Amino acid sequence: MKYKIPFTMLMGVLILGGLVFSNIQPRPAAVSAAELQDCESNALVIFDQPLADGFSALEASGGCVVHFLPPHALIGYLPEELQALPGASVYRDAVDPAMLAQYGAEAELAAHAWNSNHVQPPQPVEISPQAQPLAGEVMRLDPELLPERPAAIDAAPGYYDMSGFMAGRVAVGIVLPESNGAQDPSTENWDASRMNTVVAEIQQGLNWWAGHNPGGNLQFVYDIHPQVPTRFEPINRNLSDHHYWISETLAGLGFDGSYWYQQSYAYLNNLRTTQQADWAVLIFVVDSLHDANGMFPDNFFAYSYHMPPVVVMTYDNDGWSIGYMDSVTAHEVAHNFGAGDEYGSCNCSELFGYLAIPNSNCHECATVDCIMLTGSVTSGACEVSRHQVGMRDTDSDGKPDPVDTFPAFTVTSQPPDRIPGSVVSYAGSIRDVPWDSPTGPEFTINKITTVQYSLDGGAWLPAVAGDGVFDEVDEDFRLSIAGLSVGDHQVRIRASNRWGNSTLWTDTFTRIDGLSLFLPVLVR
Ligand SMILES: [Ca+2]
Ligand SMILES: [Ca+2]
Ligand SMILES: [Ca+2]
Ligand SMILES: [Ca+2]
Ligand SMILES: [Zn+2]
Repeated sequence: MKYKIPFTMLMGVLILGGLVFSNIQPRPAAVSAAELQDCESNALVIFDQPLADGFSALEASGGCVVHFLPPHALIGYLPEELQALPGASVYRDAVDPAMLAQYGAEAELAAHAWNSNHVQPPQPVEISPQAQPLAGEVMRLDPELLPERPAAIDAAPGYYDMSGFMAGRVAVGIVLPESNGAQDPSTENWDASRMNTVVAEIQQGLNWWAGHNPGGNLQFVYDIHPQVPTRFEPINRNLSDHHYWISETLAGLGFDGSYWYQQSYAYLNNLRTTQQADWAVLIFVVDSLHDANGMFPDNFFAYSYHMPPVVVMTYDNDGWSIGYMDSVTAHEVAHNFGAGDEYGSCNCSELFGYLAIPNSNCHECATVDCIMLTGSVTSGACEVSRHQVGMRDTDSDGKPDPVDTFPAFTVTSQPPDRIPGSVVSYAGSIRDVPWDSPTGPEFTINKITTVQYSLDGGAWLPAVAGDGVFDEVDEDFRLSIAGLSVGDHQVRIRASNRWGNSTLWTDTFTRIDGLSLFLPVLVR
């Protein structure tokens, strides 16, 4: 069983919070992650064999996965009484990463993250008073460079739709560039211990968001690239130069190209497909250990794009320090998924995110503390920011709006109302209908998972998928029913999606006696 808080209780907390705190200063923290926890990690699980789909590996045992570091390592929830799984080692306490070396670098990184985030969660670190706000750091490509979004061919997110809303499975690329001195003098050199810390901090920031999305089943799968060589020393380069080292490192990973953002899309799409994820984001962390202020020369230190969803952070993040990289990650990734800043030059009516939510917690009209208002996870995630990243549940059924969608039928072949034979066939397509986005574009990640039919109220039987498997948001189906008796019949077809919403389509017809076909003629 997952830890689930009934959503009615959750709404109670939100409503009560509003009533009690609305007129009190200072601003209250938003609902804490603990109150919203959906899949609270209590185990590191290392599988002996590489996993093709790590996420289902724990579900059969009543667990759930938040972090998957392919191919062996999972961090998630497993019922307390389970001390072992077939073909896997289950760790509930601290584990020596070196013991997992045979399972590869990712397993060791998972152990580091497990130890530092779940076994001995770090104490909150003081933010230096010099820390600059994480505001004014959302970058946009020159509109002329913005790729033209092709007209949707299906209802799934397209090539340029990498970070629509925070639900489902997010692939996270982490690239740590390493200057090799070939052009710029190398002033920074990563070491294993600090790279481990970076990965653990990023996971901690993402874990925090996972805890804020009951019903969204937010999960993360990682693609980690330490010390990717570059001729440049990124910390000594301005934002206007970042294309040099981004392009070079992505080319080094096999994604060649002339433009860093097109290479980013190529990398992200490959990652999303490979990991069977719904979304993908790319995080660069630039070493700044020896840099005096942890900032680039132009004083940027953490910034992000929504399109493509790319985050750049320095190791120190100005006065935030490495100990607060979880907060910086949580803030910047929220920008990736469409949230706006609530400090700096924000505007209370500007619309953000898939659901086009007004930025009504902008500092001029703010009512509660919030990650997007302070940059710190200790402020919690306010309703405005949660809604901006898609975590709104209008009908309080536990399924966030963007995944509370339904399949729709297009039946292209069906029997006439009166049939002479004993066999009928149906065929058509089923498409999950995206949740309305007031600003668009619209897409859905709610894949069709089953299509079944029932004759005359009998057992539900599986229909056949056009391509063999019901696993996409658009699917063709067909079915045939034989051995029909003479008389009236009803056929019901039921399509269900990944979040368990179903649509029923019903047909009635009559099988007539072969002789009765000619009866009207005889009577006449
Ligand atoms: Ca170096
Ligand atoms: Ca600097
Ligand atoms: Ca809902
Ligand atoms: Ca399919
Ligand atoms: Zn920001």
